[in-house]
Amino acid sequence: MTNRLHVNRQHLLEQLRQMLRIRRFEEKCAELYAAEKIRGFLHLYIGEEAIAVGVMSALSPDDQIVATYREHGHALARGMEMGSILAEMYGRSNGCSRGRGGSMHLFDKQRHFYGGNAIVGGGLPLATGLAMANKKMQRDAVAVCFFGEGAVAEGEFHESLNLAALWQLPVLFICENNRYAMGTALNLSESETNIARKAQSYGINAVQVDGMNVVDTEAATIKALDYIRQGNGPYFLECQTYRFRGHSSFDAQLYRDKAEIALWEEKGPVKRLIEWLQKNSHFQDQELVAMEAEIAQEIEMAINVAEAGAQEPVENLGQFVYSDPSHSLAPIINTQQDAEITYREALRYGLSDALNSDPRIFLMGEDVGHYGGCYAVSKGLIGEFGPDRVIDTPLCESGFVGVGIGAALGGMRPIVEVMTVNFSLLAMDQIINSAATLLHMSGGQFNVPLVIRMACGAGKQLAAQHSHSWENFYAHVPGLKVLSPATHNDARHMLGFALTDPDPVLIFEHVMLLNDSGPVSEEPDGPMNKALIRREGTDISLITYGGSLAKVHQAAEALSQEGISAEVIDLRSLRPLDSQTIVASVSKTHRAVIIDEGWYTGSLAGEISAIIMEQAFWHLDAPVGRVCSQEVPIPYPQHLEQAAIPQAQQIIAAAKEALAMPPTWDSNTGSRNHGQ
Ligand SMILES: Cc1ncc(C[n+]2csc(CCOP(=O)(O)OP(=O)(O)O)c2C)c(N)n1
Ligand SMILES: [Mg+2]
Repeated sequence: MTNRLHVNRQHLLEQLRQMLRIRRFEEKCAELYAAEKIRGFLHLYIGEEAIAVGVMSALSPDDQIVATYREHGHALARGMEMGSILAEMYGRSNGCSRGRGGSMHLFDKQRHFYGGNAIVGGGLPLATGLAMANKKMQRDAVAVCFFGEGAVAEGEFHESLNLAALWQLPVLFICENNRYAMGTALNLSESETNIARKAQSYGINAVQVDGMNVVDTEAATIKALDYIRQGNGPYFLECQTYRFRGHSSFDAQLYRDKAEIALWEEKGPVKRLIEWLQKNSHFQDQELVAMEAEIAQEIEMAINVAEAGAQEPVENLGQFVYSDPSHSLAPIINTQQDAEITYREALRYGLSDALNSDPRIFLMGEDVGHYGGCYAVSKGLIGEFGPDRVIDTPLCESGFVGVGIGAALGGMRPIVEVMTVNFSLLAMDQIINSAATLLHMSGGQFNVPLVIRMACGAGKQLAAQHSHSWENFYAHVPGLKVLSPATHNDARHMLGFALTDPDPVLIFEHVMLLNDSGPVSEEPDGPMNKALIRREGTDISLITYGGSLAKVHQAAEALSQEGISAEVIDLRSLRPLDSQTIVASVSKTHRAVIIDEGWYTGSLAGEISAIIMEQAFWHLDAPVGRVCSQEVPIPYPQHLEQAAIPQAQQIIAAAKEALAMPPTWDSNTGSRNHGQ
């Protein structure tokens, strides 16, 4: 059934009231900002109200909204409480994001309001992913994404439009073209200033709309939603508008003159609708006065709510970084039996168990389907599970990782494969700015149950853009968890663990392990957030993870031939780090060497060394040693590549160096003599 816009007096008065609420609220926000009640950036929407109001009034309660940092208007028009919005801008506990986000990060789960995104263009893949979840779960909901025309220059814009059109996803893109991105006019940033035309080039139905006219905007939205709900795929509205205030509270507006602003104010959406109502609908002054009074009262009450809001106790600082463990997801049905298989097969069996366990789980990435995976890990899975569950993506790391995040937000359980860690840098924005932050910014409302797998490591002569070990980049980030399976059994079971986690988990699979055969068993080796002692010893702790474990075992074996008993720790989880196991081992052996295929500078080895220094300093009999990769991009020739990364000989030498340090224990008294 096609919906129609019913333009009656009552509806228009309601549209006016909604626009005035936004206008007056933001005017007050500007005052409150000057009074330092609101801090940080404040981006006002004044002048653009017709878009939020026109679009929101056409949506159903189940539709999802992804907005930008200029989103007070969207939040208000979506029905979020003015008090909870203002309290958020005050940074109070009763704010809509528990005070964690502020003006740029308003969230409301109940109203399917997915933020408040301050990365220009960053919301487009999220909305596309929400739409993917809607389609997969056969929901009627449409994901609606607001963004400025500045976002059009970002890669995420193009990646998202392409994916949405390619997969015919129910997403409505709303470009709020206010002609400026901060101080840069559209014609200074785009070779083609007709943005709708850009969308059309992706095969998307796209139109330009007078975004200063609330009726036009609503009518265009209704038409777009009908089109999308009929299963025709995405739709794009370019709403022409203008912001009357500066970009943010810090904008001196040197890039435009007052006459231009005055010209646009003349055709402002509020003014225009009032004039139309006065001319055509007997709109009386006293009706406006009453409306204004009612809004003033609502604002007054919102201020009271914000002022009365409690400051979040500092003890709660660490909240909403990770979900409560009680929110763990349903486990994967494990069909593994004891066997001897390759690491690659172990990974594949992990994937097929996952896909068999839950229809919400799907695998997505470049060449995971027809090609069978760049490293042949997912070979055959597309035949078994079909192209809807094993999804080949175009080359757009930021786009498909962001879509994975959006799909996870929408209730799916995606496994996203990034071919190698080097390419993950193109998706780092989505991983770090979205996946890792959404739970926190939303005050605990939106968790991201996403697993990202990627290949890492050197040894295949793939040179400086395919061979690195950057687990440490991701292990640096609160909100993420990072796993590194070094054994076959971990390769087999880690994915299942990761999929029970309600938060984003990254799994690093070292390419040199793929062809090796080894034992897997029905049971995992232990909980995934715990390090394991893979070899017991008493003289020194060798601490490592991933692709270096085999070399460390080799070194430990050689050392044992010389009567040195080395304990080998496999970290397995790089975030969180199991400092307890590390410290307990070092407290026993009094010496440690960390082996890490990352570069020395800023490495995980440096982090672990600091943990030992902080927590086991008085147990140490020698400085902590490190064997890391040399500080060069990984070179191509085999002998140079091997010279660049940790080898057993270096591990043996570092262990011997640590053991050569004179013990500081006085063996007569059994106490430490501190060298006196
Ligand atoms: C990826 C990224 N680059 C730069 C910025 C800084 N920045 C914030 S808003 C903005 C302008 C965006 O303009 P537009 O998309 O047109 O939205 P508008 O502010 O006009 O609503 C810029 C450059 C950012 N937040 N994110
Ligand atoms: Mg703009």
